[in-house]
Amino acid sequence: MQIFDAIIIGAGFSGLYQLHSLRDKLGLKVKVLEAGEGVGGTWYWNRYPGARCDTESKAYSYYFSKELYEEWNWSERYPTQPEIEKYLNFVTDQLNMRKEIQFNAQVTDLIFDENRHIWRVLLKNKEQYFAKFVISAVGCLSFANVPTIPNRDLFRGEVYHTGNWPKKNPNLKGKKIGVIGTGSTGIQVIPEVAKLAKKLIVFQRTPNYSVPANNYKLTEADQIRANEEFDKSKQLMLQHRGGHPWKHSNKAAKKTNPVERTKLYEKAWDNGGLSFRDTFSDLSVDLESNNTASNFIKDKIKSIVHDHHTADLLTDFDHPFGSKRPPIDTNYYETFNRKDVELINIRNNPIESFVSNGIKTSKQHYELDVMIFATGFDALTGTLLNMNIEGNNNIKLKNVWKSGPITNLGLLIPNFPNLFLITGPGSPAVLTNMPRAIEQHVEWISECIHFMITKNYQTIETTSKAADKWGNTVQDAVNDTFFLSAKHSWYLGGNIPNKPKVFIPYAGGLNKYRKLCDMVALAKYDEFIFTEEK
Ligand code: NA7
Repeated sequence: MQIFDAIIIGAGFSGLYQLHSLRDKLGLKVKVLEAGEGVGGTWYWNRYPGARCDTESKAYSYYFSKELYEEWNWSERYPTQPEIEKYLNFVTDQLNMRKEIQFNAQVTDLIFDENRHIWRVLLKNKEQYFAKFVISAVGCLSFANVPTIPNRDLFRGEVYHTGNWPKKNPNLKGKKIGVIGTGSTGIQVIPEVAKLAKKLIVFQRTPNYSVPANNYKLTEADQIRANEEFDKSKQLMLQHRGGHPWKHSNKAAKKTNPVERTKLYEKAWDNGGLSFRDTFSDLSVDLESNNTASNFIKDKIKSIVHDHHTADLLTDFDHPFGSKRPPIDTNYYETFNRKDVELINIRNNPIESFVSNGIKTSKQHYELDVMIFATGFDALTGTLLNMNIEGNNNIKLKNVWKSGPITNLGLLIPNFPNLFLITGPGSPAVLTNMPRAIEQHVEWISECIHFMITKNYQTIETTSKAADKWGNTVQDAVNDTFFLSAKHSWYLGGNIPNKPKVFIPYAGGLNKYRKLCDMVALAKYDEFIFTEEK
C-alpha cells in the first residue's frame, strides 16, 4: 500500500502553493486531488461572462516568489477569469507541478484510521489513497447554492449556475434571459449578458451597494512599477487588515466636515474598487458614519439610473454598506438604462415556479430561453460538509458541525488529527485578499509539519477546549462590527435554508490573525496535542 506524506484536496491558489511548499521545501511525497479537469479552483469553475476578480491583479498574485511575480504580466487592473486561469497554469508549469495533480478526482470520503494514524481518501470513481496528512484546499466559495424552484423539469430552456459555468460557453446571443441574484457575481454577469440578450430580466431579492471598478489596461510602465514596488506592496498588504495594498484611513467619517467628506468619497468613487471601504476609519463600526457612505452611494445610483422606479428598487437597501461583501462593477447601474433590460422585485413578487417557456412569479409570467442562477454558494463549510469526513472514533464532521463550524484558528478541528484547513471557517479567509490569507496559512501549515518531522511526531490535534476558546474569539471579533446586521449574508450562513446562523470567518483582521498564529508557532504549538512516531 502506497502512503503519501500528504494529500491536498484542490488545485486552486491554495492547493498549488501547498504542493510547492511541501514538495519543494520539505521534500515530501505529495498528491493533489482535483475535481476539475484543470487547475484554478474557483477560477476554473466560475467562467461566466464578466467573471473577474475584484482585487487588483498586482495584489491578486502569489508573493512567495519575487522571481515568479516578475515573470508574469497582467493585462488589466482587475484580472479576468481566463487570465487568472492562465496565470495558475503558468505557475503550475513553472514549478513543474502538473505530475503530482490528479484531475477529475472528486473526493467523497476522508476516513481517519486511528490504529495506523493515516487518512484514507476515497474518490467518486472508487479509487482510494492513503496519507499521513490531509490538507483541505477546497476553497471558500466552491459549493453552488441552487435554489429549489418547483417544476424545473417542465422548463424547456437552458439553466446555468455561474459557479458551474460550462467550459464550452453557451450561446446567449438574441435570447430571452433571466438572471436571479444581484450579489458580486450577478453584478458582473448582468452587464455582459445584457449585451448579448434580446431581452434580460433581472430578478432581484435584495439590492447591493456597488462601487465602480474603474478597470483599465495595464501598460508596460505599470508592470515595471509593480515589479519595483514588490517589497513595498508586500509590506502594505501584510499590515492591512484585509491583506490589500493600501493604508487604512485614520479619519472618522463622523468627525469630517460634510464638504470634505463628500470630496473624499468622490475621490474614492473615481479611483474605484474595494478601497472605497477604507475611505474612513469608522464605516464598519459606526452607523452614523456608515450612513454617510450609504447615502453617497444611493445618490450616485440615482444619478445614473434614469427610471425612478428602477432606481428606487436598486437603492432599497436592508443592510449597512459593507456588512455584506461589497461588490464593484463595470456599468452595472448603467445597464438598467437599456430598453431591453427589466428589473423585477421578487421580494414582494416571489418566484413561484418554472413553466415550460419561462418562470412564474406571484404576479406575472416571464418568457425565458435561459435562466442564470447567480445565487452564490454554501460558503466556507458547504464543500467540506458535502464530503463524508470521519475522525477519531468515526466521529463525523457533519455531526460535530451541526450547530456551526468548530475549529482552532480555522486550521484544525478537534478529533480530526493531521487534517489541516486552508482558509477554513474561523480564519479571516473571505474577508481578505485571498492569496494573502492563503500564503499565510500554507506557510503556517508547512512550518507546523516541518516541526512535527523534526520532533518525530506522528499526529497533531487540537483540543475541544482550545477550539471553543477560539470560537469565542471569532464571535467577540464580529461583535465589534456591523456584519451581524446583514441577516441574509453568506458570512452568517443566512443565504442557505437550515444552515446554522453563526458568523463564520474571523473578523479581527488578517494582520492581527497572523500575529496570533505566529505566536502559536513560537510557543511550539503548546496548545496542540502531539503523538510520537512509534
Ligand atoms: P452572493 O453574494 O451570495 O449573492 C447571491 C445573490 O443571489 C443575492 O442577490 C441573493 O439575494 C440571491 N439569491 C440567493 N438565493 C436566492 C433565492 N433562493 N431566490 C432569489 N434570490 C436568491 O453570491 P455571489 O456569487 O454574487 O458572490 C459570492 C462571492 O463571490 C462574492 O462575495 C465574492 O467574494 C466572490 P439575497 O441578497 O440573499 O436576498
